[in-house]
Amino acid sequence: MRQFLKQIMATNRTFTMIKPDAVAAGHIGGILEQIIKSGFKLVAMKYTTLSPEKAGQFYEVHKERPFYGELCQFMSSGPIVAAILEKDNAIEDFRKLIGATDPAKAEVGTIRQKFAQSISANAVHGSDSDDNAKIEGDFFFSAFERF
Ligand code: IDP
Repeated sequence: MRQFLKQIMATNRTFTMIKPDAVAAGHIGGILEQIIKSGFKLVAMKYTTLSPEKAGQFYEVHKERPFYGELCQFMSSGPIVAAILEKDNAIEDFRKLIGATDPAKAEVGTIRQKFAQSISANAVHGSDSDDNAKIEGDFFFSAFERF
């Protein structure tokens, strides 16, 4: 039953981080407010810090990309907020809410357009698929924390 519930809920979940730039700039409250007002429910949340090694593991899919070193250094430069969110069509709706990777190209009103500084320090992460949302949520939260 528990396994069945998890499977049907998976498509309604995404994983996010408020990145070190946005935490340092005092935007946790503003970003969470926008997320919740957009209809996402918080399933799990923690305020924590990634070591460079942990950041490297999280972004392992990008390890061949030229910005990988910079990304790992940035993501371990200060505290972050990690959270699992729930909503119908969570992955797509959340990607729309955060906007393009480069805030200069993000639509007006999106979280990155409002709160991000640059293509690397871009305020928030949002999973790009159901499978990645599960993997990324599991990276930060135990089964007990994210049920
Ligand atoms: P996404 O976060 O919008 O899905 P990805 O292409 O998956 O974008 O890249 C992951 C993260 O890597 C971005 O959110 C950003 O922090 C960083 N990044 C992406 N492209 C660049 C770049 O060209 N220079 C520096 N950092 C980048």
